[in-house]
Amino acid sequence: MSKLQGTVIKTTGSWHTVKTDSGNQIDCTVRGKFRIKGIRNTNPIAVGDRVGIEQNINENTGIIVELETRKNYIIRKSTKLSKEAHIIASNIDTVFLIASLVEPETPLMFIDRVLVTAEAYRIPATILFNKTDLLNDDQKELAEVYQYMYESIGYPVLLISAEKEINLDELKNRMKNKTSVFVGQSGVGKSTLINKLQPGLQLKVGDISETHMQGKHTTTFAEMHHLDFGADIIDTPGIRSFGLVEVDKNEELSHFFPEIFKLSENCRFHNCTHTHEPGCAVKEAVENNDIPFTRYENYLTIMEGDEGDKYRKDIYAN
Ligand SMILES: Nc1nc2c(ncn2[C@@H]2O[C@H](COP(=O)(O)OP(=O)(O)OP(=O)(O)O)[C@@H](O)[C@H]2O)c(=O)[nH]1
Ligand SMILES: [Mg+2]
Ligand SMILES: [Zn+2]
Repeated sequence: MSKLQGTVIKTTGSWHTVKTDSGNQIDCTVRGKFRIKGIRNTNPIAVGDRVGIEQNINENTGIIVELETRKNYIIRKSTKLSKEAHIIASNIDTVFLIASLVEPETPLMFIDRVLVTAEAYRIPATILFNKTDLLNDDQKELAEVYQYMYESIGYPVLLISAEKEINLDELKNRMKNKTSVFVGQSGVGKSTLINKLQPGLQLKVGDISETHMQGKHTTTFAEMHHLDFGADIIDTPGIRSFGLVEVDKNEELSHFFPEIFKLSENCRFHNCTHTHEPGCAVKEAVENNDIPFTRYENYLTIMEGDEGDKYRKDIYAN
């Protein structure tokens, strides 16, 4: 037995692949319980975790015996009403949210939920609208409207095409010297994009179901890949909906909508929830189009909670 430190680059059920600081890959099981206070997470170890392992030299396997405190993590509820949570990735420098206007269409609600999570853990987020090669003129215009909307809030947006390799150099610049994670629905092109960024990687990609215009959940486990231009990227399985964890809705939610938070100091009541209160600067800004209506709508929907979601299914159409 020898003791080593490393980073988890892949987890498949009870086995975790750890890349040691000297560059070896060792498949490990876990000893002991690693829990986050107050959360029931289904996976004790996530891709990105820094761990200490005891290696069994003879078998090139090991045991994870130590988990370093996570700098941050992206987490979601396992299902919408579940109390259990799943850590998608940890210790990340930036989140790339991959969206698409077609095949499949990403609801703005999905985007906003991911952004709230990124804000909650103070991880910078960039939105990538992929598949721009498939857009007609009206859709292109819509993509630009969304780009303007999110950029005016402060989130960088790139309109890209993995297929036609449009704007990928700009993406590379933003990924360089960082550990990033790609999140998004199934079929938006996360794995395709990584294959284009590093030809030869040959990650499995799926096609889009003709009947539902959805992906087929081709990537089944998160995995970190090192790219030769100097970036680490975590590819993740597509997610259908993004359940929020650890956000106290009444108290904190508005902190995670930067444009709402900025205006809330002008509200008459310091604990204004921007729903029913008189003298609310946020509602006024929505009426004046200074805050995008869809953002405010989505704020309200999240505020209503997962029970309330049932009555606003249209926003989730997915
Ligand atoms: N036209 C076009 N098709 C694309 C583009 N990017 C990806 N695709 C196609 O979209 C389909 C799904 O791509 P994947 O890379 O498997 O999507 P994913 O996001 O990894 O999906 P999951 O692993 O299921 O989460 C494939 O048929 C790709 O060829 C693009 O920019 N333009
Ligand atoms: Mg994939
Ligand atoms: Zn208010």
